[in-house]
Amino acid sequence: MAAAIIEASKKHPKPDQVFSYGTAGFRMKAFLLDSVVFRVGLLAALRSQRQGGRTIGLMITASHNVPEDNGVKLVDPMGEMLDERWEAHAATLANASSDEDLVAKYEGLITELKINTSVQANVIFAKDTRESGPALVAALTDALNAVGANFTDYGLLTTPQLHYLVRCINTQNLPDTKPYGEPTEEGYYTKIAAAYRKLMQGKPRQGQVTVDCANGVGAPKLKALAEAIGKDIFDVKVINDAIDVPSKLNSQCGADFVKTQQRLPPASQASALARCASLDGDADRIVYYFCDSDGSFHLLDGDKIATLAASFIADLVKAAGLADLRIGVVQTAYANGSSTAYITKTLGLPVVCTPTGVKHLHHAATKFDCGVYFEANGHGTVTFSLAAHSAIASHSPESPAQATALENLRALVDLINETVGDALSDLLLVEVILAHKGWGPKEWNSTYTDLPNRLVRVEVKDRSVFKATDAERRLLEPTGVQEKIDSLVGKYKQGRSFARASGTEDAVRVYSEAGERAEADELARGVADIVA
Ligand code: 16G
Ligand code: ZN
Repeated sequence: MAAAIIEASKKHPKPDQVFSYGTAGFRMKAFLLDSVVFRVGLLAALRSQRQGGRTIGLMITASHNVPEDNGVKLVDPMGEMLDERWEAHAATLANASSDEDLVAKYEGLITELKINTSVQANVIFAKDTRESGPALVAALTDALNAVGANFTDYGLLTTPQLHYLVRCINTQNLPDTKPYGEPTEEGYYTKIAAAYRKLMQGKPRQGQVTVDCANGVGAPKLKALAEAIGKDIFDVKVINDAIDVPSKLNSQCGADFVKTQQRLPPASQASALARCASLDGDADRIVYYFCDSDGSFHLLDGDKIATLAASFIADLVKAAGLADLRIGVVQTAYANGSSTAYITKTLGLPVVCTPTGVKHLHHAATKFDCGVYFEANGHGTVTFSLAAHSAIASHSPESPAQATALENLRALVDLINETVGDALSDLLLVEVILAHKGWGPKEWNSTYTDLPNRLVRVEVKDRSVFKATDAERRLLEPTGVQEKIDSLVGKYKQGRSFARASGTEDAVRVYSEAGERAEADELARGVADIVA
């Protein structure tokens, strides 16, 4: 084994660079990633062996980043993100200084983690549409072959589709767990399409939804999903679907563009009050928006999706006679203060705030029976506890109304990809809820009004000196900085602001909100000056 790894590793030399497994795996300029992907492949096999041969997923994507970037991340057996304790092991292998050192570190992990290497490792993987994808896949298969892992290449997939497949594979043939679904791309469409058709039965047509796919992998996959559902009940217009022009990926389009620029992607020609949505490059984020009759742009971001989903699910659960299920919403410090107030005061549901990064939100959501989580940037889903799954599956309705609600709730569970935020599944979730409520985007938007807010990126010499606490809402270090922020915030009506080190870029981000637009801007500038 050692000789095989050394031989294969020679083809994938490590550049002079320090690598770290960030918020969403390794992500950087693609030309730096060859050795990293090779080594993450070794770790994926070890992870599978440590898990008794359960299948581990590996996704090659850099999400909403520029086309020149790429990245790699691992998916754990139930479709969740890699166990945080293993992120350090990924960095250990990625930073091994030579082929020999790599083998030494690899063997070190086997000893430290008590891994039985006679267990057959199983790994599945997929990639997004980036030009650098195929060469990175070659590095990966070199690693998997070197250690004798079984693997399946699923080709092009969205990130959430890969998460779905991992969970499907690992829940097949389990004595006391229902399989999550058919472990094929086709099975993904079939499951979601059937749930959507069920939920839309008898509902009035809502008109066309225009979806900007960021010129990424979401485009062909959304078309396949639409095909599976059928035009009669899903009228979607796909724009920005040029996946054969790699330079167009995420350029002037996509969820990140719309959220940060707060305007339409230029290719959009949607008419007033028409529903529009944008996905990101690997289709795990979605934001909605529309233009009013006066041409003004309105963003319906992750907070608006979370509140819509939470209110619908809370009503449905009650109507189904399952009021005992605990429903909660998980947000980050970036959630608009108005959304948090709406959830707690109007919907009467608990809100938990976690640090940025899907893994934190997801983990907190699983503490509820039905946990709705969304980052303001549009990444999110709903998780259901084992107790919720079994209550929903086994409850006997006491009236025809309860029976209908229960059937809808069962279909909703199938519609949602609870492994991770999934833009395609979230799109259908929003479409279903709007149809059930009889709402257009304007009615949805009017549920509450966002406080004016501002996000500023501040270049600093060393972002690692910024140590946050309280779900990143307060700074512990550098000393004295938080006191200055507090005293500034105190001067603004409905003022709130925080500064945190980015987990993905060399910068500090400052967020502010206040009662008035000008005040939110001024507060952001003031806090930026304090941290700069
Ligand atoms: C990553 C995270 C995203 C988070 C963003 C924050 C995942 C899959 N992705 O893209 O959830 O919002 O980082 O970036 O966890 P920042 O730390 O640079 O603000
Ligand atoms: Zn993404």
